[in-house]
Amino acid sequence: MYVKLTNFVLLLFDYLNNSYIAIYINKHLMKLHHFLTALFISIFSVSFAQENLLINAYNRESKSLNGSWKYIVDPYENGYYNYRYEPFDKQENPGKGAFFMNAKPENKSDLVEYNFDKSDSISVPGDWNTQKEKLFYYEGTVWYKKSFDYQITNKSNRIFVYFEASNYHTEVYFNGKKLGTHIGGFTPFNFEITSLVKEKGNFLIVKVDNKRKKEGVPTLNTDWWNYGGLTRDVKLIEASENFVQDYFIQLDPNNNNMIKGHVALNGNNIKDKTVQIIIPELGINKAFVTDESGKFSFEISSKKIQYWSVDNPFLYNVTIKTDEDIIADQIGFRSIKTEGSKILLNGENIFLKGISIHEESPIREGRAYSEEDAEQLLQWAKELGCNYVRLAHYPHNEHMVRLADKMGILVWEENPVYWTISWENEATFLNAQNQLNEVINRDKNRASVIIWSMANETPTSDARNLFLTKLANHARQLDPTRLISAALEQSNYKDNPNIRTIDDSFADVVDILSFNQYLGWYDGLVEKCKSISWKIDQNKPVLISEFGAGAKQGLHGDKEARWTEEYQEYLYIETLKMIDNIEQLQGFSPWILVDFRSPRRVLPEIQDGWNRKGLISEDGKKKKAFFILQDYYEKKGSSNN
Ligand code: GCB
Repeated sequence: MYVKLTNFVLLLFDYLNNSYIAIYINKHLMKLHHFLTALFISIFSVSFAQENLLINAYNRESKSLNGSWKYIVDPYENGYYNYRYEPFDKQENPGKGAFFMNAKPENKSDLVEYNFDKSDSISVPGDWNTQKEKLFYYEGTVWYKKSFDYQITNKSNRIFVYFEASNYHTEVYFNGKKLGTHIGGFTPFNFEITSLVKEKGNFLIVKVDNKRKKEGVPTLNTDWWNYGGLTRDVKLIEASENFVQDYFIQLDPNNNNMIKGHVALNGNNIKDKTVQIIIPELGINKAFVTDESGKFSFEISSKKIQYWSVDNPFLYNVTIKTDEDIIADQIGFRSIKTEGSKILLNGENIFLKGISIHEESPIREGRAYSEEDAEQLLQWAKELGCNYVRLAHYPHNEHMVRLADKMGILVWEENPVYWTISWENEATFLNAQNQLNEVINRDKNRASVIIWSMANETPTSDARNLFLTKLANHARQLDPTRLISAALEQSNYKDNPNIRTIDDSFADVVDILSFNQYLGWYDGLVEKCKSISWKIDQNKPVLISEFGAGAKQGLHGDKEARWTEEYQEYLYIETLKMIDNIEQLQGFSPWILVDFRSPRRVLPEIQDGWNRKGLISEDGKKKKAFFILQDYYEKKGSSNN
């Protein structure tokens, strides 16, 4: 409705543009437009409004809430709605039926029809699907409860509960009070609990609902397992009364002798505060003063910067210090740019030898969440010869980017805007934008992260182009230091099926032109690769974000037999030859490092619920194609000159 109204206003504006009276009316219409925009944003952002994310929760002092939690499976959301289907948390007196009250019968006649303490336990972090057989296919609500005592270190300190991720729709309650809602399954969020926390007997109750929704991000249809629950770490963070809420510290993209960024404090006494930025290895110790809103921007020049790179992933210790708070981070400084069809890391052309990765544990079953999971996945990528990984199709846990920073692996991070999103739905856009905000906020200080990807294989239309362009503009505004991309699709060039091209107007918006292609798997047999040529008109670096074929590890046969390791191997051989002829090619990330679970993949004895396009099986065995790619990467130098 709003879109129609503003369109009307803007049309009128256009029409009136030439007249004198128009200038007067225009001014007022523009005001009306700004007012309506502000009103609209404020109404719709309510459902996504988050408390500001605590930067660098990874390194802060914290008390872990990981471990055993009590849980109740609640498919009818009986603990959330009363029998008139009104949410308990909207009632003045929610009563004992509301699960977040954690009620217990007060006498022998009292009626309470649930009991967390007598219910089963589950581990956090961890998806529920692979922990409890009865929940393997479950999509719905599960309630979690953790009780704890808490001794505050300093009376004036503030306490936050921080969730690294919870899939998908989360309602959080603490000691019987609602803290808030979070939507999106792969990014962190936090709530302040200072005024509610007690020394003894606190209870944190979390309702997690992983039902897929058409208007969700992602939407109903994907090709991965919809793992539900508190899938990543949960912790309590104690901060000083006025603390460092946020900082962005990166190399100035226009001057590689300059470190640039901004800092924001949070608290009631944050204006005119002195904040030091200290980088001992560069001899930097500079003081800045905050403005009215507790913020400042800064530039610090240094001619001695050792640049972070794939061969030398050097991280500086950076400390941000106020008279109340001190926070340390390990930050690498590097530049990433494009020039014509080249990608330049610290001014030098680099070829991205990549692989795509889903966030599944190579050690246990289910969602990956631990440092050991990240180590195994990235170590395999290294063994393959990669200098780059595509973390598909949603933000992965923070261990991945922290480790990539240390190992010198470049990273593509992706927003879960996948396939057929509800492009016309404003709430869907705000949801996608919010998830993008959260991943950029979390990872904006990581040198390894060079690409923000907006979407994967989305069908072109005006509404989709507008949606993605708005997201790209938003990402650029938040972070001007990284490159924007999206995994697009290819098509025939002028109806000629032997020539392939990228015909997508979003290609004009991105910095890097990426696309998925499945010649030899969904598109003909492997032989077909020999007859295809590529005509890419955009003068941009090209990345092939996916290609691949399914193979069941240990299944052998001739190279034309589907599902054999030989078929997959042959596809890699022919695809590598074919794409080597693409002039602007600057790298690729084949699909995929490890076989992963997908409910779409039902073929008995071959798939059994797994997408088999991995170069490694789910139990860690390498397939033949692994070695083809390894050999290719070994022979390929670091650039494509
Ligand atoms: C794709 C998708 C990816 C799928 C893959 C496949 O194009 O981007 O999510 O898993 O193909 O295996 O079909």
